[in-house]
Amino acid sequence: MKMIVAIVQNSDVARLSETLIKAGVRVTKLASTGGFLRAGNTTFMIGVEDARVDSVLADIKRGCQPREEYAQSSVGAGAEMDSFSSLHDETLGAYSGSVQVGGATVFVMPVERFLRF
Ligand code: 2BA
Repeated sequence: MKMIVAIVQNSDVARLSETLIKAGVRVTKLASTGGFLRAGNTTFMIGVEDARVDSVLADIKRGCQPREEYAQSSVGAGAEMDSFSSLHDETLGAYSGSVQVGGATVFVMPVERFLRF
């Protein structure tokens, strides 16, 4: 069994939920917030048998679109921001510009035990 953790833009959540539920996939949705944009997104926790992982990943891929979002951060420069230097405004000490968000950010993890009581 695997645990698929998928971070999805809120605009894609309704359609993806419907697709997964129709396919008989069990899902838990958590309200989450992107650390960078500080905008709401949704984290799907999906526990599935190994044989179904690829089909669930295909559903997620089909259901989630990449979008351009405007990013603005007043957070001071840190090591993690180096890759964002093209958007760095030296005068303001802030970052602004557009970034591509998604489709979905997905982690597939092994499940040691699955219990339902
Ligand atoms: P956010 O953290 O709000 O990031 C939104 C988008 O901003 C990212 O899209 C990426 O294009 C850009 N971005 C984020 N951090 C950046 C940085 N340090 N430097 C330059 N650009 C940066 P995605 O990569 O598609 O990520 C969408 C959302 O998925 C993220 O929202 C976050 O909630 C989650 N996420 C992405 N990678 C993750 C990871 N390795 N671990 C945990 N969550 C992750």
